[in-house]
Amino acid sequence: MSYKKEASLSRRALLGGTAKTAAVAGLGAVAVASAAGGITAAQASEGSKGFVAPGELDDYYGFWSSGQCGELRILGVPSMRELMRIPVFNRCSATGWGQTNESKKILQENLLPETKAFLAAQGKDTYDNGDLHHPHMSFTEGRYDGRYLFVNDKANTRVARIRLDVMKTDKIIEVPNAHDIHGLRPQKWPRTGYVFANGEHEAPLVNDGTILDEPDKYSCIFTAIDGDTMEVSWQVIVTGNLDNCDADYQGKYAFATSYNSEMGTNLAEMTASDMDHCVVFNIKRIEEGVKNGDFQLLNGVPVLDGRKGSKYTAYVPVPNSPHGCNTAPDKKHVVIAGKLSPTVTVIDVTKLDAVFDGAEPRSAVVAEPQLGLGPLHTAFDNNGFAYTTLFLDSQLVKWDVSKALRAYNGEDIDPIHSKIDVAYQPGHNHTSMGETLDADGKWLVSLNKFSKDRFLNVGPLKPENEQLIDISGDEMKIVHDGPAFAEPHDVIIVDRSVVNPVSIWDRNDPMFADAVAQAKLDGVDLEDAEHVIRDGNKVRVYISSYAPTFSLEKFTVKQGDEVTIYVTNIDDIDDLTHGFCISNYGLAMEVAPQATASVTFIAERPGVHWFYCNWFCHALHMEMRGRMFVEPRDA
Ligand code: RUQ
Ligand code: CUA
Repeated sequence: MSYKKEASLSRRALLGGTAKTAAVAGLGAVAVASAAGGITAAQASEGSKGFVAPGELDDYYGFWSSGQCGELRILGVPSMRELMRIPVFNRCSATGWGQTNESKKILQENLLPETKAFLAAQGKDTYDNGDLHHPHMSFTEGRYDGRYLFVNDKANTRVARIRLDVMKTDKIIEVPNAHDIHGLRPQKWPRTGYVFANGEHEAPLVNDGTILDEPDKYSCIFTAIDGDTMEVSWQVIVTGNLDNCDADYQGKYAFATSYNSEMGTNLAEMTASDMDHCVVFNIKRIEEGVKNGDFQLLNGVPVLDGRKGSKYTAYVPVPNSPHGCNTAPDKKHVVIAGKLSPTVTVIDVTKLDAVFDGAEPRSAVVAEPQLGLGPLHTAFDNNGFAYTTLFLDSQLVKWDVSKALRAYNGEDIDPIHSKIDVAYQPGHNHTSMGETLDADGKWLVSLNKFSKDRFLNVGPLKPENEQLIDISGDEMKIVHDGPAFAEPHDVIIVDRSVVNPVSIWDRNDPMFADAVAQAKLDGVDLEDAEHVIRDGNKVRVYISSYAPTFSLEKFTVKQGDEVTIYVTNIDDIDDLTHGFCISNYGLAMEVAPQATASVTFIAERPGVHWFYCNWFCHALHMEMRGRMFVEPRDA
């Protein structure tokens, strides 16, 4: 009898008691209200706006970056419950990300040759860290289309793509020629299309050591990546550095803020001039330039010269050290936050054609309201209001874009609607669907860099604090505080109807296509596998898992063998994930329903080693284990 049939009998006999029953009605809510420093905040309590009862689903997926942790997190909004973590640039002990062959391929395959050589000298095959700031979804005609999320790695100049059908990273590329990708935004129109990525730090274009302390020879690079193939389409050299970016709703322009137009290398130099700029990229002209060969080819990428005076770019002067760059859902306005200036600068995208035809760049500026100290990022609702974080004031300011335009035209009118204290020092904020044409004006999340006294003291390193704000009424109301580990840098809040992940892997999924191909060569049916195949000193072990058993109770290899274990989870039940861990071999991975995962190691430690399922799957989960025998080399 095959393993599959045997296992199916045992499962029927044993699984009965683990069926899920949902009986959570009537559970009371924990309501806590507290006040600190004049801020009234509360855990969303029963009956209040942000309350989601146990067993109820959230209205929105919140996709959270994690800064230095290098992963992506999914929270439900408005409950702010953390739903999932998706490893990207980090290592994950739970899922085996960075350890399985499937994840290692993604982490390694698109590193530049010189990076691979550098890492090899450290005894590594990829980077261990990342700094993930900006998650953004793919667009089709100005709306989220639920295909992908794109994220940046500021630490090691990479851009990654996450598949939203399975919620896993499927591509990571290192961006050549640029340094330290910071701002990242997908093209909104007609679709993504391009993913725009800002190289933040200026450096010699060919950074091989021939130029060192000669900052006037450094440059910054703006990159357009093809979101479908994850290959770099083109790059543009700019004057000044690049911070954040966004794209328009016309498909004509992309924008990037530059906080160091001086190209200084220390704080005094970087903040010396009163005006920096927003760089506008003319996508059509750049594409023509690529077609006409007006570029240098560097690392296989066409690099165009877009420095001041170029036909590919326009430099719109904006006050000192701008940071955030946010396109409004009115399809017309881009808001550049001042950071060191108490103002934001509003650019009208319909005035940019004229600028590219020779009009003075500031002629595209249509408002510059003074909002408060330290404006960093702006979000939008569907009623013409903008919400800007004020880092130094620890506030959010709600302001009326059309009033700001009128004030700029000389009318005596205050565009500020109201302000609310947040705790403390907000960086990014984001409204529900606010970076799309479907902005709905319901929720705003403020990502605050400091939590200080808001939570129990956990030592010198404190969590950050993200606050959920109800913006559906006239006044903003904080309804939830959520402490978070480093560093929820940015977030998008996506209506749940846009995101439709599967519950079970497709056996034909490209994620484990290499394993499927190898099994075919070895004549193994992965779904009914109990094979140990020796190929010189390489051994391939094929195991199927079916709660609560592995198809192999034991297998034998020799000390020094290169062993690859392929585990296929043949359960096809929602939420029935198995794990595979070999104790004292430093190996563990997750295998979700209908997935195959594999891991390769040198069996250098002789003896009896238990392998076991490390993801709780069944009443007899503890019994889901077997033995690996490693014969000593001289036996
Ligand atoms: S930037 S706190 Cu990395 Cu998003 Cu503004
Ligand atoms: Cu299988 Cu736990």
